[in-house]
Amino acid sequence: MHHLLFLLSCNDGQKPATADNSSVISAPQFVRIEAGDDEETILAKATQVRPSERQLRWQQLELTGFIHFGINTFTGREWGDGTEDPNIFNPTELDARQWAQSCKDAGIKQLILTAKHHDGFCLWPSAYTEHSVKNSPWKDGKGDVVKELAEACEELGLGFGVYLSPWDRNAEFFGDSAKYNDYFINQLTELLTNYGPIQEVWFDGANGEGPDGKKQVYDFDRWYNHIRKLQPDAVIAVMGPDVRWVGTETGYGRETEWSVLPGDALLPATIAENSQKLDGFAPTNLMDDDLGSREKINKAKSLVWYPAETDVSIRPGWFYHKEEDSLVKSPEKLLDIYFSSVGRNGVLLLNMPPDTRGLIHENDVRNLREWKQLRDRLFSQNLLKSAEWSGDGLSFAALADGLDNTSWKLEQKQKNYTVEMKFTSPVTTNVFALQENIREGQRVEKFRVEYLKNGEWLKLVEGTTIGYKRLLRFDAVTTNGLRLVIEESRAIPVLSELGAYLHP
Ligand code: FUL
Repeated sequence: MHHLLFLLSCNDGQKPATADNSSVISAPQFVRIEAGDDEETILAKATQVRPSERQLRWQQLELTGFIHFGINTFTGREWGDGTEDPNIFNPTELDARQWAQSCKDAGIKQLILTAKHHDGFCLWPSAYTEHSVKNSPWKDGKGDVVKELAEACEELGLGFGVYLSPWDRNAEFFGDSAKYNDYFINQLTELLTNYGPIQEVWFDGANGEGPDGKKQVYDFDRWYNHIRKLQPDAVIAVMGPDVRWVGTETGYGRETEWSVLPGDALLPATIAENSQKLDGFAPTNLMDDDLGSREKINKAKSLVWYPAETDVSIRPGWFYHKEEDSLVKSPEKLLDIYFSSVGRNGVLLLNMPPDTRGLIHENDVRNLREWKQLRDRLFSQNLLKSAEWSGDGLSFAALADGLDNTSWKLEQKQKNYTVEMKFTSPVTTNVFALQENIREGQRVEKFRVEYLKNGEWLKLVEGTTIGYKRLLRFDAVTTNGLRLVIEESRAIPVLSELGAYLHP
């Protein structure tokens, strides 16, 4: 069995060391905890940790898409070994606009393409290797998949990102660390300068042996600084400082999901420990259910805004396999995943792998479309819009205006906080939605929702964290009143939205 190896040197377990620290992460994304800080101070500091501009934009996307396409599409494998002949790469009808349009129609806001997977085959004509589309028969070696998808995304108003595998099983100098790190910088430069704006750079943690068992030491610091310089708005995901892997490839995140974590979550050893191992392709599930509780942050040396991305494929594999055409996740399953990723303070990264024609298969397109129809039907009407509001604080109207940057105003710290919503004619609901205005950090630790029955408030549902978005399902009730009680919060809560819906 191989082991993962990471390099991201850190100053005594705190902020990732970089040539110029502030260019990778800085306040308010990061706060240091001093030796004498008591629990109250640490709690206050935790609510001062805020997303950077790039992280906020990314979180608001809610739905992003992965496009796994490459040499594996033509061998039927999940991981190629780098010896594949570029001649086998020959999509017959490649249409990146079809990928982008199908995803856009499903409400997906940004696409990440596997520009290079572990097999080292480049979907763009890189000047630094022969192992690329330029030596394939597709478009007589004149094609460029990265360019086609970047242009389609730009045209349709979608964000665009690249997956560039650090592990490269084709590069013969993989393992000759300095040389390979230069090669990697050159490839990053090509991708980050020739294709317009790049909003996400996605690195995974896999690192196998180079020829003769040589170990490659990745110069992540250098790569991060390079990305910040060339594409300052891009989030660097998973093996990176802006976006964290949720810890499973099932599409189901944690019920208690903190975006504020101890700084050591950024440490290479921690990420490595929670990363994919090389002894199998089975979807990994590393769902430690407590990453950011009071107990965890009290022991931390620093705190960082490090939100969760929940990646899952619409099919069993990441790449297209004909025999999986009947195994595309159903619209109902995708809706369940939506509730368990976006609805649990995560961003969903849903993979749709194009087939050997170079098209997203009809079955996938159909299920994506029906999934969108289900969501549209469910979320078309926020029943709270017709409510009469009362309770603690002011500006209740902000809570159902559909904007994530206007908030319910609470003036002072209280034991708990209550808002009541009364209806002149009864409403029937089975879904409740909550959002915090994360520009003010993440605060709520525990809440419950009640409903009015024969003049009495009864518990409907309860939850812990909210974060950017929390969605809760329950058996339908018909009622003249709903009430939210925030039972525990790290500071005065700042909620931006509430919603009650009926899932038919
Ligand atoms: C992993 C890779 O090994 C898989 O093949 C896939 O690309 C997944 C999204 O990331 O690390």
